[in-house]
Amino acid sequence: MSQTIHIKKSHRLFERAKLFIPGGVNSPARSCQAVGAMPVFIKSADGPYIHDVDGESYIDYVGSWGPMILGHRHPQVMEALEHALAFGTSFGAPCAAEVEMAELVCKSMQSIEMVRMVSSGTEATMSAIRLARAYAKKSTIVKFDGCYHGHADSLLVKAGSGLATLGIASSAGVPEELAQLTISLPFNNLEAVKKIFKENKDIAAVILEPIVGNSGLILPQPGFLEGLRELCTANGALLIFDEVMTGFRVALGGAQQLYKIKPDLTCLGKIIGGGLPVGAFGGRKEIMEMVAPLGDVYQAGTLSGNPLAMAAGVAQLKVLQSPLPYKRLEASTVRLAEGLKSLSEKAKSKNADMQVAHVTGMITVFFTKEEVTDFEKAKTCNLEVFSKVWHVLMQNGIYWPPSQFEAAFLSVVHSKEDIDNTIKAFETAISQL
Ligand code: KE4
Repeated sequence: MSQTIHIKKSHRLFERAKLFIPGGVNSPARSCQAVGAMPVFIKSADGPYIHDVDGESYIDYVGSWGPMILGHRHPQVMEALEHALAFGTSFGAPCAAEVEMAELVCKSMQSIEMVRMVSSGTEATMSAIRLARAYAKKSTIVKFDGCYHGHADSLLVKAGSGLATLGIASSAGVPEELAQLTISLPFNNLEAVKKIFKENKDIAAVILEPIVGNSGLILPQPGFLEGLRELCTANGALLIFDEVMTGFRVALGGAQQLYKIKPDLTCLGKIIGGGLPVGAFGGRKEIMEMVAPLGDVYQAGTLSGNPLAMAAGVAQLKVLQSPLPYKRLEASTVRLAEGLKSLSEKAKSKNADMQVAHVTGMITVFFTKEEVTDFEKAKTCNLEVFSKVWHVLMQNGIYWPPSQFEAAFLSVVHSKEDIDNTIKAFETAISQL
């Protein structure tokens, strides 16, 4: 009898997608290439769960790469979106929701006095470095190895996230003349920053993820952020916090609230869009007033401040104004982290040493012997072990980021049971190594 092989709908969709979309995906981070898997196509999502086109359900730790802090289809976000939809989708003219968004961002992020909305994190960081170069009247940008700030040319140097996952240090197509204006240093290495400021008097800005998510999760060492603040102030360079991932996630006021550091510019995205395309950059008024049409730093966007995206984002940020979501998110993150740490002896017995890094709403399991404090250490991880674990997690209904160099994201609606099931799935994966 011919064996009917069940070709999954995902598989059929992926074969079609590959005919018309590079790699069959609209963003490399979704490709699952690094774990030697085919991406599953998602049909729907609700709360902490996603459901693929073949009827499989998963506890979701990608959360659209960060935006889904309240879980998928949160009632207040959906209601706001449905309400806005009744009035139209885009006007190309100012709308009230943009003002509400700007007020909420300035109220929540201590360093932002004025903010410009854009449609992606990439646009936010690209615009912020242009503004910094104009304000400081210098051209060189300092970033850190393994940090990812979107795909603007100047920032695709030694970047994390998808580049690290694909094993490419920097992107083709970035002219050498431009790449030379970007210096990338080891994260958490303040001496290296001090040295570069002594040698190079053309530094316009230092941009970083204050808590790195794009090498996997790396926390700043004590004194690192404070040191960067002092060095930038002393050398006439702007300190840019890329909080596209951490903004409104690790705290309402982002990493800058946790570490009590005031950057000159902040980049935002993800959560402020409630799942729709949004980014933003903002900071001190005297800097932001250089942005067109007020000043001569040009920056624009057809769909910037889009009414649907503003409605979803404002609804999400309003829910986050209460401390309760963050208390719940931290409790869930700690529960998961402690549960995973309890597996480290078993992992060690399988030659799969593991480190667990976590901060409110974000977590990474690094399969390496030492604590991961920079990208070089992240690269010592055993990617084969990661891949094996990832596959078993998927088989057990856990949708974990398909790369060692990505952070996993929790939502406020991941239940204790979801967390405990996740820990069990990791235990199964480790015991099968
Ligand atoms: P977008 O252009 O993808 O909206 O944002 C770029 C960006 C900027 N800054 C930080 C700190 C970011 O994490 C990102 C985007 N993050 C990745 C996930 N690591 C997005 C996923 C993807 O590229 O598909």
